[in-house]
Amino acid sequence: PSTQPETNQTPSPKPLPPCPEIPPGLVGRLLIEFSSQMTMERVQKENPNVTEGGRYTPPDCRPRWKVAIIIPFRHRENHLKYWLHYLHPILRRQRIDYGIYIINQLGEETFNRAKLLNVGYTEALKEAEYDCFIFSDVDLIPMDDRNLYHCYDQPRHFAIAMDKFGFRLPYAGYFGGVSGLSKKQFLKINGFPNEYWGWGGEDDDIYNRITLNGMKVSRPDVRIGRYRMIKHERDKHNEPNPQRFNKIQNTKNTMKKDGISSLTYRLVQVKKYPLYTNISVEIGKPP
Ligand code: UDH
Repeated sequence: PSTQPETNQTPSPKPLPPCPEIPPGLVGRLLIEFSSQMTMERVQKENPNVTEGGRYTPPDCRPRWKVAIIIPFRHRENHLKYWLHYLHPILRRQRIDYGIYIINQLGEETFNRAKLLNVGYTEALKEAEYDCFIFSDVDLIPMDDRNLYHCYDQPRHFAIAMDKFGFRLPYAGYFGGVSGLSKKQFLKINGFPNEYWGWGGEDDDIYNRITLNGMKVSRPDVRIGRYRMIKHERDKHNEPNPQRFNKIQNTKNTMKKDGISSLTYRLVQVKKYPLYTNISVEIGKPP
């Protein structure tokens, strides 16, 4: 008699092939407009296969990157609906494994975009083993789905041709709007500065960190890296920071001590919605 145990289990499913480098279902240039009314109910109906907290993984292939998309946020609910409406279908076509994290600054102290992005990096890693982080303003929508939201050999600047700048880079070292770093690249620059309160300069500081650490910025073709920005007035409590010009002269001296290594904040709430995870935090105020 056979000593082999009986095996009547179903055979394990065939491992999925790696996702193709160029996803096959892309459509290219997209029509982006913000005149129609948008509701969260509608966006939820459009995206039934996104799972709780705004997570998605392609069903038919093994993605190359696990991407956390981090959005700095306060009082921009209307913009968020458009962002989710446009981005979820794009990211799905791009065959990306991703999660959406809205980092909401509580209170009415001066806004601090870069510190919120550091918080997003830290909190996203508590949820999953992300190896790529894309930092996006809530009001920027890519106009072409060939602008692939994953990480690259060098830190990536995605929003290179925004409508408000005449579809051109405003200056050679511009790194604002939408950018992406692998975990390794992010740690190499000690994350982002925590000490830029109010509008401006933090993106230039990040650009300096990248070049001072021997990396260079990678960018898509100018015909593909086009963006529409949702028009809006200047926010309250995010006035231009007059110290920004001095601070960006000093990145070399400040980056080692100010960054992900020195980040402190108070986590108040993590709430999972169907299309995104909302992380509400207290991040303090300028000294
Ligand atoms: N942000 C918020 N709430 C705020 C401030 C900023 O959510 O109160 C976030 C949001 O993701 C935004 C990003 O931070 O897209 C950057 O905001 P910003 O105000 O620095 O940049 P933006 O280019 O506006 O959106 C610049 C001022 C435009 C004034 C135009 C007057 N016509």
